[in-house]
Amino acid sequence: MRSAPFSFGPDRPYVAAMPRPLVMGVVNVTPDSFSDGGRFLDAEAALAHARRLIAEGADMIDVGGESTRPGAEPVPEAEEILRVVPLIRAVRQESPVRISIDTMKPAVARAAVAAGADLWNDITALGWSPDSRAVAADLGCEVCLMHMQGDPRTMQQDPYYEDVVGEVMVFMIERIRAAAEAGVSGSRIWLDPGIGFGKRPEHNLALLRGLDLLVETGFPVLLGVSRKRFIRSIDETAVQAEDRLGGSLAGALWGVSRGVAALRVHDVRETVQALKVWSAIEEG
Ligand code: HH2
Repeated sequence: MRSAPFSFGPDRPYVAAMPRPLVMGVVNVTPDSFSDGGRFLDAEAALAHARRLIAEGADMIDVGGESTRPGAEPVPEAEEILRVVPLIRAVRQESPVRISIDTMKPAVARAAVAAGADLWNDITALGWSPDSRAVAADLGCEVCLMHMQGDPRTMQQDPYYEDVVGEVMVFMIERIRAAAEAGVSGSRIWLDPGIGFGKRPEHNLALLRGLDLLVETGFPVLLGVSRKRFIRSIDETAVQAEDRLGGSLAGALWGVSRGVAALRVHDVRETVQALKVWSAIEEG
């Protein structure tokens, strides 16, 4: 496994201590997520799913109450809080697992952190609300800044880049600077290229090929390729999200080979197994 050049420092002992990249398991508490179709809307079912992912070896769980599927309708703030907070509270009561809240809304992030979340995973890189950066600084939690072109409703309509890797890098540097200016500590920041967010298949592949640049910034990189649509553009038989495990693992291992610090995945057991086999070969 390629060791990344980042130094996490005393603030991130749980990352530094890991022999392998962290595995973040996805728990959607939404009725319309593309990959699990709302099966976990029910709070008990969501908790059961989180427990399963933890038992399978997830280091973090990523709780989301609003789908980011292309074309998805926005969820009101109060509704989103009602979806995610009981789950976060329940998981926090029974497990030391790291909890991430996948939201664009500062009020949801605030409620989630109060309930026990450790990381604000923001697909808008703290850009959705003028309050986002100040709230992130105030919460003092970790923050993942993800790249997206456009917004979830329209992002796949006509994504265009002259140089996708260069443009994502420029965006990241601008967002890191903006977060830092608002008082977010650099030791709290994660980066994510946002695979599938306002990108054509060739953009996703170019970003995966160019992951080194993001890793070389020194910030830990989170990568989400799991069950994404670009896999279908390579294997047209992978129509359903559940049909994309092979492609998801290939993308995850590619990311690991480039030095990513964490993988956002739906199939925790299979990903952990792939990482263990990789490590065993390397150590032997
Ligand atoms: N992908 C999705 C949602 N959130 N966050 C980060 N940081 N990186 C990602 O790649 C990412 C993300 C989309 O996946 P999924 O959760 O399966 O879909 P939905 O948003 O419809 O629940």
